[in-house]
Parts: sequence; C-alpha cells; structure tokens
Amino acid sequence: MDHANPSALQVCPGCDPPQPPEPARVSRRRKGLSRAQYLDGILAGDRTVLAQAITLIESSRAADRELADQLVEQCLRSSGNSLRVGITGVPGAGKSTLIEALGNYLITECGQKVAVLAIDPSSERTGGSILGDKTRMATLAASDMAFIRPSPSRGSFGGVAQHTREAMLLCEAGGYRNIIVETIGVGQSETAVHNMVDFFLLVTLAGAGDELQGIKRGVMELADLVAINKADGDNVVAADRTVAEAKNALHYLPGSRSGWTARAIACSALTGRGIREIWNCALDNAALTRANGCFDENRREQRRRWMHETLELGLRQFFSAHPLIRMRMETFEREVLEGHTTPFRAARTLLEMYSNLGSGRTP
Ligand SMILES: Nc1nc2c(ncn2[C@@H]2O[C@H](COP(=O)(O)OP(=O)(O)OP(=O)(O)O)[C@@H](O)[C@H]2O)c(=O)[nH]1
Ligand SMILES: [Mg+2]
Repeated sequence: MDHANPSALQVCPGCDPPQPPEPARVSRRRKGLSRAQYLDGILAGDRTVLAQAITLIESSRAADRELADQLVEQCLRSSGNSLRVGITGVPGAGKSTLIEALGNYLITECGQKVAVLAIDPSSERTGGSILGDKTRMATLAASDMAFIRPSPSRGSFGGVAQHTREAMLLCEAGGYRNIIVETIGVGQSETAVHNMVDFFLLVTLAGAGDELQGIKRGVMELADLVAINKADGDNVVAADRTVAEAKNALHYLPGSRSGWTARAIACSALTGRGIREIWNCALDNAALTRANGCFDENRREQRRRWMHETLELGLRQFFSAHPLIRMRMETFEREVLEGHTTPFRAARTLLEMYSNLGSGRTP
C-alpha cells in the first residue's frame, strides 16, 4: 500500500527541517524481540532495531519467517511515502562514492533521512564488496540520519532481491523517505532493482563511445538518467563529450510510457559536480509521473510482480527441498549429462513426480 504524500517529494532543497535525532538506544538482547518491540523500534526510528528486523527477514528459519511476514505486513501501513532510487553501473564506476555524495546532500541540504540498500549478486562468489561499501560511504555511515545495509553474502539471487524489497518497506516505516538501492551492473540484478524503484540511475564513465557501446542496450533502456561520473581533473573534457554521446544514444531508444525523456549529465562524486542536478532530476521525474498517474501505476505493477516472483521463488524452494526430488535430482542430472535422456524429459518427469506428491498419487 502506498500512502504517498505528494507534498513530501515536490521540492527538495530546504524543504524539511532536519529531523530529530533518533531516540537513545536501550540495550537489549540481539535476538528475541517481540513483534511489538520490533514494530515500535522501527516506527520510532531506532536504527539498531531496524537492522535487527532486516536480519530477521533475511533468516531462513520458518519461525522467523512467520514473524517477519507479520512485521512486513504491519510496516506496510507506514510505508510507501518515499522516493525509491536504483543505482547501477559497472564495478568501479563510483556508485558507492556517488551515493555517499547524494546521501550527504540529502541530509545536509534537504534535512531528509536516507537509507542505502545494496544488492550484490557477486557476493556469493567473491565475498562481496560489503567492507568496500561501508568504507566508501564513511561520512554517511557516521550520520544519525543515514541507514546503510550491505547485501547478505549468501543465498540465491532471487532471495537477495526479495529481502531487499522487504527491507525497503521496513526502512520506509522507519521514516526514511529516500531509499537508494545499489547494484552492480551485471545480468539480472539491474532488472531486479529497476523493478523495485521509482527512478533508475545508470552510472558510467567517460572515455567512452566504446564504453557506452559496451553498456548493454537493455540497461540504457531502463535508465531514467545516465550519469557520467568522475568528471573531474583531466577527465572533464572527455566526460562532457561522453554526455553528448549518451544523449545521442538515448535519443534513439524508445520513449518511456510515463512520458519521461531519459537525460544524461556529467558528475563527480568527489567534487560534488552534478549531485544536486541528479537529485533534482529524480524529483522532476517523480513530479511528472505523480501528475500523470504513472508513479502509482508503476508501484502497483511492481507489487503484482513481487507477488509472482515470491511465488516462483517459493515454489522453487519447496521443489528443491523435497526429499524425493533431492534424491532423484542427481540421477536425472547424470542421465542428462550422459545423454541417456533429454533435459526436457528429465525436467518434466521431476515436475510430474512433484505434482503427483501433491495430489496423493504414487510418484
Ligand atoms: N576521480 C574520481 N574518482 C572517483 C569518483 N567517484 C568514485 N571514484 C573512485 O573510484 C573508485 C571506485 O569507487 P566506488 O564508489 O567504490 O565504485 P562502485 O561503482 O561502487 O564500485 P563497486 O561497488 O565495486 O561496483 C574509488 O577509488 C573512488 O574513490 C569521482 O567522481 N572522481
Ligand atoms: Mg559500490
């Protein structure tokens, strides 16, 4: 449910008085909070409880899942009043540094709290950039008005995306009206993030007719704004040239249904160039789409998609966890590898076995 408050998003600079610091933290056991304690803590803006609640939703224990579902349901009533911004780009493009700059801008110039969530599909493979992110956002991490949550380092990608969506709702209930989701620009992650945000920012680098061509057309199509980062020092001229190239490339892409025309700008997370413009661009987009109904329609469609994705994820988990399927999977895999059966027949037979289990028939 989106309880959007348009006035909250219209004007940014100086629009809100700085919010009061969060309540003094009471020492409490790390585990075992009741649902009411979680809820009260989140609603009161207690970041420790918020972090614990996100750990709860990331838990795979059935009892935790039930409590987490109840909590997310209750938080939903206080969520939605936010601007959700997704940021993607190749590793090293400067996403985290840019988020640090944007976050500091929001806190100091707009007096608004900001939550940063990270989806890192590579984390399982590489151990993740969790420490990197925390250190790249050092100033932000030290602020009472920021909440930074690195991605979990384990679990399937679908699961990670699922947890990020729920974490986003909890952050909104905690009064974070700016949610920034960072992902690295590889494969499925940028589509997943695009499907959970209102505004999608692609961070890229100068240098770069080649660079732009290297970016998959699909990602350019998703972008509401392309930011050419590191436009500082010797890089300024090249960055400005890349902006022109990006504008040209965007011009040939199909227009968005919302009537928004994607933009390109140069920025520097280090010098602060373009930071205000980036945020104003997100606000312009929100103003346009709120006025023509696309903002709410997009969020409604996202909720429908989340339901289906959660369903698919759950079905996959039920399927793979079933003892009979686990027992037979290896045999079928071997038969496929040795060419004794086709991948299609093997998959269909396993599915039939599973569906017969549900109907009580002998598999
Ligand atoms: N000159 C310059 N360097 C920058 C800028 N922004 C980031 N950097 C540097 O680029 C490097 C990578 O920055 P990150 O913010 O970690 O990049 P990222 O895109 O988050 O990287 P991953 O999370 O690993 O995908 C760091 O050494 C930053 O200091 C900028 O605007 N100008
Ligand atoms: Mg990063």
